[in-house]
Amino acid sequence: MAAVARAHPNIALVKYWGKADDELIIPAAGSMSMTLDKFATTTSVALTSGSDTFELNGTTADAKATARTTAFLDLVRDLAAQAGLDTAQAGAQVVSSNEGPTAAGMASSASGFAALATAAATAFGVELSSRQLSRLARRGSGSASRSLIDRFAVWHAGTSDATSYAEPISAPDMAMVSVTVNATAKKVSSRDGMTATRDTSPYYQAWIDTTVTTLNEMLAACAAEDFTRIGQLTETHAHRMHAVINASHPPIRYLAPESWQIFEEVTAMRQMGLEAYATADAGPNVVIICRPDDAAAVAARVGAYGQINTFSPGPGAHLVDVA
Ligand code: 2P0
Repeated sequence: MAAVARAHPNIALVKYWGKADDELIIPAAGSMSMTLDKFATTTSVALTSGSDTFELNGTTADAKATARTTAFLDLVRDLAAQAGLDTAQAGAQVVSSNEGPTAAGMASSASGFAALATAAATAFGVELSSRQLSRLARRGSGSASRSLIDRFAVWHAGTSDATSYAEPISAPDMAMVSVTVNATAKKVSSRDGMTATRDTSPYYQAWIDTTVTTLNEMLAACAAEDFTRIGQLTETHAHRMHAVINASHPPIRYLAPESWQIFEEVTAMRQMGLEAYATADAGPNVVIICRPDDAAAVAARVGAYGQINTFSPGPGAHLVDVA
């Protein structure tokens, strides 16, 4: 059996940064995101009688990425065994390609594991609800739980495997304008940076406590369709995340001087009446949220800082072919 799935990255407005359980990937606080409509990952999974293989962007993946893929496929084989399926013994040939920059803060692990979970569940014949698929994707990479979801997602932190999953929420239509100031891989992975922050940053508990509060405020702002409030919460929360990360020992810096210049530029846009708010993940690239009609004006203001992409809310992970 074989299946092909497609998934898009997501950008969090309320960020996930810190785990309560490293093995099960249970976050210390919930988060909220928009799934993008570009930079998809397409992944095919074909069952074989041999061991697992993993090709990424046209070349055989390195040992670390292959081991992470096999560990994930082991979870799918466990589900197949629980369902009494003989695919529980199968190997898989996984072929994946990213349309966006890999490991440069555009969440390629989120689209990657969301596509892999969707394709692998089908190829192994495991029938899962959307909640179960979100839980499965979470085990590959936490933020992948959110890329299962159309448009806007909340990831409930939960306290166990069964209670930690993402689901859709409604939010006002908005655009994201990303500024890629550097498309090379970051020096400290999100996974390592998160652990270092939890273990060494004295502000970690305050970060988790305020994230819980911010998520509740964000959900209320989304329900009220209050774009201004959503933007204000997003920008403040992004600064808090980088502050708690910066306070790790040894210090970790994901933002570059150009990133700070873009934050300044976004403040200047607001002062002239162009309502935009900025956020940034574990890398130097900045993502600006605005109303859809303002996206072209926002993009024009930051074009000098790097490669610009404009996104709308996009689809959740979905199958594109089954054989
Ligand atoms: C987020 N990030 O909420 C935050 C903001 C990066 C900065 O989720 O260890 O790759 O695989 O669960 O999902 C990146 O973390 O980490 C991330 P793992 P993941 O989008």
